[in-house]
Amino acid sequence: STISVIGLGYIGLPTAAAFASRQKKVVGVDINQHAVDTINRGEIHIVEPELGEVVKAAVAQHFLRATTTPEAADAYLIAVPTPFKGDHEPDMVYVEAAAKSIAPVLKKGALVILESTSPVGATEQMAQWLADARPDLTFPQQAGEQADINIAYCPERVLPGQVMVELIKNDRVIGGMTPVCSARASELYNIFLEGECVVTNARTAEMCKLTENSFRDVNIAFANELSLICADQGINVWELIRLANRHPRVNILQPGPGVGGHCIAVDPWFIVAQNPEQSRLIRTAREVNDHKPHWVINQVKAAVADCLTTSGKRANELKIACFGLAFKPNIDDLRESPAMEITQLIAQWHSGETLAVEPNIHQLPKKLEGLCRLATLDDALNDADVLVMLVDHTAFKARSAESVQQRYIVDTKGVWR
Ligand code: SAJ
Repeated sequence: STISVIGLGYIGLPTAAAFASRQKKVVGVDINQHAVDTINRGEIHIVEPELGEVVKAAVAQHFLRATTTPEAADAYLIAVPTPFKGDHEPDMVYVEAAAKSIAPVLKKGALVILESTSPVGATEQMAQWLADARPDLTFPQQAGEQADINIAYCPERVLPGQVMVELIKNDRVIGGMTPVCSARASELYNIFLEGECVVTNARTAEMCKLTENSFRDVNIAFANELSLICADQGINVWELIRLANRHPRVNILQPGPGVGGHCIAVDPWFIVAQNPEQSRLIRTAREVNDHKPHWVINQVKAAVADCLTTSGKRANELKIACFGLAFKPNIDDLRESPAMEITQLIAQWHSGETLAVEPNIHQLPKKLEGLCRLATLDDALNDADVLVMLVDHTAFKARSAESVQQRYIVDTKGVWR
């Protein structure tokens, strides 16, 4: 039997590789020719620990192959992006294109699984696109258990940086359009899954994915709100959270420069878009987290003003160092990163030099070229007047607060303050 994975990005490629490593024939499909060529050479076009070796072996043993045109398969997994359009509305164009691209090659008995994070109702919508394209086949929305094609929603929930472990170990929510669809999807994932398949319907599974990331966003917003209140009250928020978390039923997350990445800052809006009246807390949490970078920048401006007064230097003689650009610790992923946003806005505002310290990269991203200088940790600690801690990379935490001489520190992660 053949498995076809549509979309060979951060989720699709690891999933394709996981099936192929269990000796299943996998055909990966992507519209990006560069990705397809890279994979067919046994290489990868994204950064994820352990993925490279698995893809290399799978391609060498002819279990994994990539192409730009969909082919007939027994099971399809769709793992394409679902970005925003307009005012935080989910954009289903890639799912629609993926569904329409497999429709012509779909054969009786096939299973189609949607993995992309999607608004509630997306699986039914996808089933309708398929049904419209293939009037010769029956689908679960008309034929129920007797349908020619089975359809399920099975969201991914892997943590970037730990994908190859979490893909296999995490439990998986299986939302079939019918019980038969769920049973077939469970059977498919059980090829590599060590976690459990937990069965529900498609709408609940769609909402479950959005709920998981909204839960985290709301909890981070709580921590970020506390950090603003504590700054105003002269209280160390990290000590406060450590103390409060000694209560057996309190477990507060960590404040930071804002919320980054491609999921937590996006998915809650899918809920808000569908139920704006009811999603007051979820929307407010998004706003609290999105506001945090601007609050940090104002803290930096205040620190710079103090430093100018006490040092007698002119603004253009003053050096600001920003520590960390990634969207979370110990990764090199700079996309959708509040640390990047803050560094860029500071560098644009500041008339003197801005140093960026990011031990996980060797070259500044385009956005910061000409605005900042990529500096080492030592250089920045020796040269800068004002320090801005943005990401709690292990390399930064290894420096004790005592070894840091500067008086003006804006520390969004509680590393040196
Ligand atoms: N963050 C904080 N404080 C914290 C924890 C995180 O400010 O206490 C920030 C991080 O610095 C980062 C952002 O939140 O900027 C998101 O990081 P993350 O590690 O919480 O999550 P992601 O975006 O890498 O992955 C999430 C995961 N979801 C949950 O933990 C509920 C992952 O399991 C999902 O599969 C992934 O989103 C996804 O693809 O949806």
